[in-house]
Order: sequence, then C-alpha cells, then structure tokens
Amino acid sequence: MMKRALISVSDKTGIVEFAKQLVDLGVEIISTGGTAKKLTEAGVDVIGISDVTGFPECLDGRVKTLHPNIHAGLLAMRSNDKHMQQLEELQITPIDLVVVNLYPFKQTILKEDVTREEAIENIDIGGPTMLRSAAKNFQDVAVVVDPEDYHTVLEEVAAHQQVSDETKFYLCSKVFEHTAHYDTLIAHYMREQRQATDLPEVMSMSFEKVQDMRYGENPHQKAAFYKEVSNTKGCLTNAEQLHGKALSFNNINDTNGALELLKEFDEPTVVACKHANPCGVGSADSIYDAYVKAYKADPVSIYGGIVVANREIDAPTAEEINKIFVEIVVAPSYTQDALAILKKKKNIRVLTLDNIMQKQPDTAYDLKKVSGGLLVQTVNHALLPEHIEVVTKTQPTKEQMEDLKFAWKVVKHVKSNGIAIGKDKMSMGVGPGQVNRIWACKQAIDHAVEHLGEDALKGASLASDAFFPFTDCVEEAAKAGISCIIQPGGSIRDKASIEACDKHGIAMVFTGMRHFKH
Ligand code: 93A
Repeated sequence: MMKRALISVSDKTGIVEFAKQLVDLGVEIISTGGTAKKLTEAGVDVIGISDVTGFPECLDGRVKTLHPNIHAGLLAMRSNDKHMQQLEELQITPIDLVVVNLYPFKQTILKEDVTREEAIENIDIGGPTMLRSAAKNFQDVAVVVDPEDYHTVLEEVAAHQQVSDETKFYLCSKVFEHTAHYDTLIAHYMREQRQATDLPEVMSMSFEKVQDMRYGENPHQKAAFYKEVSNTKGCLTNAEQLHGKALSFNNINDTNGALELLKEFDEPTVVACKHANPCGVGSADSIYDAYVKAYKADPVSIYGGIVVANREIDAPTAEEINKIFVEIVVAPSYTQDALAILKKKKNIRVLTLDNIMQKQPDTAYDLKKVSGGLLVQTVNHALLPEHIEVVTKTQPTKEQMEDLKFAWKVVKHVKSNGIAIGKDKMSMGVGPGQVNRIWACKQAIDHAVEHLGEDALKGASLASDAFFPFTDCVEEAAKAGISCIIQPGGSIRDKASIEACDKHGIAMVFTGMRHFKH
C-alpha cells in the first residue's frame, strides 16, 4: 500500500497535478524547498524535508535530502524484519514512492558562456543518491525520474493502491540508465574542461536517441540514430529536414561521409556520394559550377546519390539537381525559389545544416565497434604535414600542385585502398575500397575514361591514400597520361616508383602522411 511519497524535482512540469492526485489517493507527501513551495502554493499539503530529517536544508541547498532518515526510509526492505524493526527503533517512516528529476546539468553546460562554477553548482548529488537508493530497493519503492511516467503510476495506485512489480522494475532500470547518463555527461564535461586528449581508461560516452529508424543497414535489422550531447555543431545530428521522407540508416551514414569530405574545402564545393564514397567532387567560383563539375565527374553514380554543398543552393543549381534523381541534398541554405524547385520532387530529401563547414573539435573521438570491443581514435583532422617533398626530377607546376592537393583531399575520404584523380578542381575518377592498390588505380582511371573520355586524364593528378608497394600504379598512370602523383611514400620500393616517374616525366610528391579509411 502506498503511503508516503517524496517529491523533489527541478523540472516541475505536471508536478502539481500529479501531487494533488496522489494526495487524493491518500498518499502523504514529503518535499524539498522549491518543490514544497510550489506544491503548497497550489494548495497541496506537504511535509517539509527538514521535518523528516530534523535538520535544516543548508549550504545553499547542497544538503537537503542527504540524511539517514531519508535513505533508511528508502533502503529498508519491507520483507526484512530486522530492517523494519530498526526503522521503528530509529523512528523512521518508510518511503514508498520517490519522484525526483535532477538539476539541469545538461541544459546548463549547453548554454553559451556558462561558467565552470555554474556548471558545478548544477551537479546534483542528493537527487541521484535518492534515485539510486530507491532503485536499489525497487521491490518496495517505486521511483519516477521521468514526468512521462506520472500517468502510469497514478493509474496503478488508483486501481491497486500500489505500483505493480513489473512497473517498479521498469522504473528502476530507467533510473540507472538515467543516472549513468547524467554522470557520463559530468565526466565528459570535466574531460573537456581539462582539454584532455588522452584516451580514457574507460569509455563512458553516452548518446541520446534522435529517432528510431524503420530499419538498419538491411531491412531485417533494427536501428535508431543517437546523438552526442555536445560537440554537434556542423554535424548531421543538427540538420533540419525541409522536405521528404525520414533519412534511413544508410542515408545517414552516407551523408555523413559526404559532409566529412565537404569540410575539407573552403571554396564553393559540391560533393556527390554513393555508399559513403565520393563519386563526384567539384570546386568552383559558384556553387552552380561546382555542382556541374561534381555531376560531370560521374553522371551515372550520382543517380540516387547524395549531394552536399557548402554554399546556399540557388534556383539554377536546383534546376540542375532536379534533372536527375538525387536522394538527399544538404546545404547551409536554399533560396526560396531553389527550395520550391527541389520540393517539386516527392522523393528527394532536402536538409539544411548550419555551420556546415565546422569540424568536430580535436578532442572528439572516432569510434569503431568491433565484436566484443570498441576501437577508439582521435578524429582525422590532419590533411598534409607542413612540409611535403617533390621526389622526382619533374616538378609540379603551381596549378598541378593545386590539383594534387584537391585529389589528396578527395582520397582522404575514399575507402582504402583508395585512389582519386583530379584536374581543375574536379574529381575525374575514384577507385574506392579495393583489396589491391593496382585495382583501385585501374578503377579510378577506367572511371575517368568512361565518363570523360580517353584524353581527359592528360595532365591530371593522381592521389593514393597509402604508399605504392610496386611501380605498377605509376605505369598505369603514365599510360593514362597522368602527369602528377601524390602519395605518402615510405615503401621499401619507393626508389623504383620514383625512377618509373622520372622515366615517364611524371612529377611525384611524398606527403609523409597517409590517410587510410577502412
Ligand atoms: O544539492 S543537492 O545535490 N543536495 C541534496 O541534498 C538534494 N536533494 C534533492 N540536490 C538535491 N536535490 C535536488 O534538488 C533534486 O534532485 C531536485 O532536482 C532539486 C529540487 O530542489 P527544490 O525542491 O528545492 O526545487
């Protein structure tokens, strides 16, 4: 039978109504400062917490409920005679229901210009302690951390004068999830405050659900999309969808890949992606020209693909996009006309993303789940080291150097083994995800020849995400007319590759940095 409830909430939504109904059901209510005030003002009878603890709330509220009269009342097992006898001796009344939600730590740290003091003051100590005490004793105590559950509790108490075992257990598991998440946020905040770049002994990151998805990578897999609590500026989790069906699991993964590549470019750029690999990339003075380049680079694969742009999309660009079927478009904004044009197509998904150029902070992690474990690394923000070295007799021209850097940016975001070819700020061919470098190379060349013609590669630049183990890629590049190569170097056969380049008059640059992406 439910006799006594303790209510102490920061988020006071619905609390008056809930408390009133509890009182009507014969439950007596204990409450802390602000909550007690609110309830009393609304005409609800409450017992002040100090009347139970025999102690004033002190230290500006830092100590309100941290008292054995509260915690013994929560932790005593009703089925344990010794426990119940001790409560009697100590004149402590058992508490049957705890309704607590915590100081708004998350909302506080997400505020602009929040001070450390303010954040720390919003670390709730007494609240989680009560939640945990009550949840540990779930067989006897119902514990509510989410206002969404008030309704269920009231219904059950109204019907049976108590909360069912099943509901109590459900509420208990919800509490431990909640307090774990709360503590994780605090731990994460502290790491950020000390700008920690080391990898912690335990990975206690936690994520909040953005949405359930209809299915995962395949229709028979369940899936949901979660977001980090902080550090999400410029991330897809913050995009706003203006048109079309909800994004699927694969849509999100692929769009994320496209955005990561887009963030490498400052000038107006469009990236077209398929299955998280770029199929067309173009940079130009206008977003229209950038799109045309990205399209021309591979007018076949872009079909049903993802297009991301780092400038506002205008009407002419929208008209171009609409000529084919594109699944997703993401841009910082759209002109009204452009949006109206894109919206004409039912099946396109149109999203805006503020801060589209913003990268994650250097303290962010890149996580890869493996069976039974997690691989964690810092994000790959590096592009090129300060000094790169031309290792051949032939030197690249200034324009070729630009092309090399362009191809290098693209290849960084191609699945390994990856090769990317570029010319005049346009990707020409991409060879992604091959188990053998020469295949990636041949594929990139074939790709270019197929879409742009035999002569297109004359004077183009080729980038390889990792070193050439043999001279075969240089030979293929030479046959295709490629004039410059950029690659990390570092193979025991580098000398042979350099000689092959010299033989063909190709300029080659060693970066000393590789960009595997598996
Ligand atoms: O400062 S606390 O960590 N110390 C406590 O003893 C304590 N007891 C409850 N915070 C404490 N609370 C929290 O106060 C609750 O979790 C709740 O969020 C808040 C309600 O305070 P009030 O009723 O004064 O508005």
